[in-house]
Amino acid sequence: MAEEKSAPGGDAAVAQSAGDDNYLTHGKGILSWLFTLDHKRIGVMYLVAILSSFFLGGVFAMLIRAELFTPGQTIMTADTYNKMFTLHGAVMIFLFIIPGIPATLGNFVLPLMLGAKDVALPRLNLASFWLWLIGATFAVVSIIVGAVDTGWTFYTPYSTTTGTAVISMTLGAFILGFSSIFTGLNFIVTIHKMRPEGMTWFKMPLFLWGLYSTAIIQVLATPVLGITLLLLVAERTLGVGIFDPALGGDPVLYQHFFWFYSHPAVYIMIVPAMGIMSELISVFSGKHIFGYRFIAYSSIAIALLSFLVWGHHMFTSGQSSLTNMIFSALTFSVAIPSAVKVFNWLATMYKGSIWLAAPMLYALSFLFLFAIGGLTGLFLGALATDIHLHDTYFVVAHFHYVMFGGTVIAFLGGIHYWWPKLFGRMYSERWAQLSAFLIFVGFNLTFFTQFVMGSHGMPRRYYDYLDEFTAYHQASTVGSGILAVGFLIMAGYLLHSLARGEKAPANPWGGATLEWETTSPPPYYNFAHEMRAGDPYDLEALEWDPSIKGYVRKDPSSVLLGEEGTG
Ligand code: HEM
Ligand SMILES: [Cu+2]
Repeated sequence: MAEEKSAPGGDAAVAQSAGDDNYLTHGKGILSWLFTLDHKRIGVMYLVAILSSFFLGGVFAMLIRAELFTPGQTIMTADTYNKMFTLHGAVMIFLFIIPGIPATLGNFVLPLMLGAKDVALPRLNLASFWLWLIGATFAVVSIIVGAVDTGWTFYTPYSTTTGTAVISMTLGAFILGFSSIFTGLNFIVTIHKMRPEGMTWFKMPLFLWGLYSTAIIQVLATPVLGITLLLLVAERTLGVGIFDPALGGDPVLYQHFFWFYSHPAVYIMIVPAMGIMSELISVFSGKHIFGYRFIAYSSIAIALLSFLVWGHHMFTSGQSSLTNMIFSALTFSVAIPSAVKVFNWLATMYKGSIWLAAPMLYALSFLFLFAIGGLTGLFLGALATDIHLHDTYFVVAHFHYVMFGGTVIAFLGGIHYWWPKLFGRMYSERWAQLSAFLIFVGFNLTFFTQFVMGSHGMPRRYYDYLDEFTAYHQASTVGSGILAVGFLIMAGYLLHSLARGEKAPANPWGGATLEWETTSPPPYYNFAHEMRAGDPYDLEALEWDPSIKGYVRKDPSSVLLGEEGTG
């Protein structure tokens, strides 16, 4: 092991003396990135790739909103509109939000939180990234050769008969599925095998519980999507009758298969976001997390329950009323572990000294928006109201509150929290607050109006509408413009920070998890010393050091293996 018996502050000195060698400077040229086995570089490459996908999906969203600014044709034909919402949905789901948090922040932070050098299977990690690139290429090729107009759900029999590029798009989703499975597998192995001394299961940071629960879903559910999409391709190319009634198949079977994956997939999106929330709420309230075990168990509970509720997408597809009632009841049960988390976060904040820095602004936004998203889900899970709301804008508003108001907002919180660790630079707090504010306001204007139109009967996936909906649609489109400005400002100050930002200390926020014990950015080998873990939420163990504008451990030896800690 390293000769230097360095305390965390000492790590910084070591890195400085080694000519500022960190993971970003260790190895030059594009190939040293594309073929790296370093989890941190893979995380950064994923971040670039996934944020680019978010941008592409966002462009489609803006085009959808522009078309809906007036009734009738505004900027595109009805057929083009069908392609726009399909591409928006498919890009946002398969390229952006499913890999999202685990592939970017998960890859970067997981080994650091374990005090480890890397994930357990670095080559598989790189393979996941390459599979993502290949899957994304298939998706982009399908966009270029004529797009897809089925909706991101690829429902049969339309998807086996339409003339658009369904095969290349579904093959893209199939390949992306393997990328997701491999990431999940890697995280499961890493968490089982590489926890440091002192980190029992219930001393593990809650972000890791989130990633672990997510990984279980990724590994168990994704193969079902893969097989389903292959069956779809088989029916389309070979005419085997599986889903198309004209060939003796059953289209409702497709819906069962699809939602058996895609409902759990919703939790692939939200559970890691909840993990980020637990870190942010504790650190920025300056308090130990409340109800640690309940939060940890509820992640696992959500992961398991998520497999039992898929039928709530099919209440109007002709299921028996007994089946509907069972799925409705099971759907309500998922509310319990979700609410357990929310109450524990609130209890953590209670009487805390709340620091309203950018990451915490996102955490508070999440609480508000996710609550609306979750509670409106209950109206959709109740049989009587779902008949009325099914396939209206109420559904569109609901899932945007969950996926955007929940996952994306927590993702942004996580990016702002770990940004100094990722790149060793601070961003402008003032601009960050402005952008968080614009995103919050723009988001609500865009999507709250959709609850209202939906409950008044505005159907989803229509490019035209009755005059009575004009005001709502126009407010929604204006909201999406505010959102776009918020994101452009964010891109501006984050890029600016890379070039000109103040140098970040090792621990700018006072987090007690191990990633804050190494320098920002971390050296190639992560830690100069073998680490030992304590309570990840013992914030009392740290104190502010004005000379470095960051936090330091009162007793640095308490996290170093082989040194007698006193703390
Ligand atoms: C995280 C970001 C987002 C995700 C994951 C997401 C996801 C989706 C999905 C899955 C659909 C359904 C597509 C379909 O019905 O086949 C959809 C539709 C839609 N999204 Fe988003 N979206 C996101 C952001 C946005 C933003 C920023 C806007 C507006 C600026 C937006 C506006 C819309 C609209 C207008 C529809 C069409 C609804 C319809 O006609 O059925 N989305 N989105
Ligand atoms: Cu569902």
